[in-house]
Amino acid sequence: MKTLLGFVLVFVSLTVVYGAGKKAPVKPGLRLDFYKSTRCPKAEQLVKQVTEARVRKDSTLGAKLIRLHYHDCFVKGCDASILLDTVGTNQSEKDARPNRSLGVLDILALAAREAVSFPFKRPMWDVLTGRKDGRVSLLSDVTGNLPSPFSNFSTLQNLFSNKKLDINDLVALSGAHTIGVAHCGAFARRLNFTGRNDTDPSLDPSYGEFLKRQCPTPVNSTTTVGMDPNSTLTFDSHYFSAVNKKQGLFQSDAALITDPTSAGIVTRFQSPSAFFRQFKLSMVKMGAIEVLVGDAGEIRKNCRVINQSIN
Ligand code: HEM
Ligand SMILES: *[C@@H]1O[C@H](CO)[C@@H](O)[C@H](O)[C@H]1NC(C)=O
Ligand SMILES: *[C@@H]1O[C@H](CO)[C@@H](O)[C@H](O)[C@H]1NC(C)=O
Ligand SMILES: *[C@@H]1O[C@H](CO)[C@@H](O)[C@H](O)[C@H]1NC(C)=O
Ligand SMILES: *[C@@H]1O[C@H](CO)[C@@H](O)[C@H](O)[C@H]1NC(C)=O
Ligand SMILES: *[C@@H]1O[C@H](CO)[C@@H](O)[C@H](O)[C@H]1NC(C)=O
Ligand SMILES: *[C@@H]1O[C@H](CO)[C@@H](O)[C@H](O)[C@H]1NC(C)=O
Ligand SMILES: *[C@@H]1O[C@H](CO)[C@@H](O)[C@H](O)[C@H]1NC(C)=O
Ligand SMILES: CC(=O)N[C@H]1CO[C@H](CO)[C@@H](O)[C@@H]1O
Repeated sequence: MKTLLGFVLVFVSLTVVYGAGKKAPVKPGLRLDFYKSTRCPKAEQLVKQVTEARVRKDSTLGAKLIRLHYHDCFVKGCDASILLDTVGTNQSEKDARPNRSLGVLDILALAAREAVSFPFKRPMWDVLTGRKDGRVSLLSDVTGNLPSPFSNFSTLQNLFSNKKLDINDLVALSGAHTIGVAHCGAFARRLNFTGRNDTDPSLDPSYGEFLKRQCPTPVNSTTTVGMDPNSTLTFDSHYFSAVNKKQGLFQSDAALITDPTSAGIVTRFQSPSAFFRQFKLSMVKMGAIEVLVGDAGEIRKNCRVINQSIN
């Protein structure tokens, strides 16, 4: 953590945007290799080196970083506001309930791509850079922006559409649940659905039994379960096969097959190439949510606090 924090301070601006070259709509001010013409031309190389060294030691880092980036983008745009500490009575984004399990602080959003890409030995998507850092981070902004694991399809669709993300984006980005883990509390209610020890009917019964063994009551708040049980560390399209077999872990995963259009996309994304093609595009769109460019925002000196004086 210390080493990475050191690099954070060197890079100064923590704000990155994912891009896939010419195909993707990109806001003015964001571009590939933004740092090449700055005083820190090796910024991206350095992030890559540090991240790879860390992923070698901790293969779960990719999941944590990409989730951190998603949370940052959905709350007041991708501006690294999620890294800000609470100031006085203003509780910041990272103190919000959905963030309590993020587990990683002081980390560059850029590192998400490097961490996820590491096993593939090539970048899984382009990274456009040049965003500025936000000056506001409020816990109250989290509610109403981030979907919950209990969300139904229309809630998911609405919250994504508020960020100008469509059903293709919703389904593709949910595919990030092909890696990582979840705490029992995020799905335990599906295992005792109406208080009669009954499994949520939208959950495969044998998978439900498996989950009950992993998460006995009373729920242990530290126990986690792999979200894509057969390939928790591999960024692949298994998630979509799982969802189609009613083995999506959250109600929000299961919700993706309750809408006919979305269900069709889930089936299509069982093909890795179809999934990856859309995922790259959707990461660009997500990474461009309400970004600050040009004179907006600032270049944060310390990633945890806003600059002291600004006019
Ligand atoms: C569609 C709405 C979404 C909901 C309701 C949702 C909800 C959740 C929840 C409840 C967890 C488990 C947290 C825990 O218990 O520790 C989780 C984990 C995760 N989410 Fe999502 N998520 C959504 C979309 C996304 C998106 C768009 C991404 C990234 C592009 C993402 C990436 C991840 C990853 C990688 C993890 C595992 C984190 C780890 O292993 O530490 N999620 N999500
Ligand atoms: C709390 O947030 C409000 C609104 O952004 C801001 O005006 C105020 O200065 C902040 N207070 C502190 C102590 O940061
Ligand atoms: C989805 O959930 C929202 C919020 O809980 C609720 O208002 C809405 O009626 C639900 N929609 C459907 C179709 O169940
Ligand atoms: C299921 O919920 C009911 C009602 O809240 C509770 O009495 C029961 O103990 C729960 N069962 C398990 C296995 O947790
Ligand atoms: C549910 O399971 C719990 C624990 O196994 C048991 O104590 C309880 O009596 C069961 N309740 C019902 C309604 O079957
Ligand atoms: C929860 O699980 C952890 C790790 O398996 C264990 O160390 C801890 O004692 C458990 N806590 C409770 C309350 O059972
Ligand atoms: C995962 O593996 C188990 C046992 O090998 C199998 O029953 C299950 O269907 C698999 N799930 C997926 C989503 O492939
Ligand atoms: C924030 O502080 C850093 C470091 O002193 C400085 O380089 C940057 O220009 C400042 N940004 C603004 C908008 O004041
Ligand atoms: C990753 C992260 O920011 N976690 C924070 C979430 O909120 C709790 C308090 O509510 C903090 O202690 C964590 O550091």
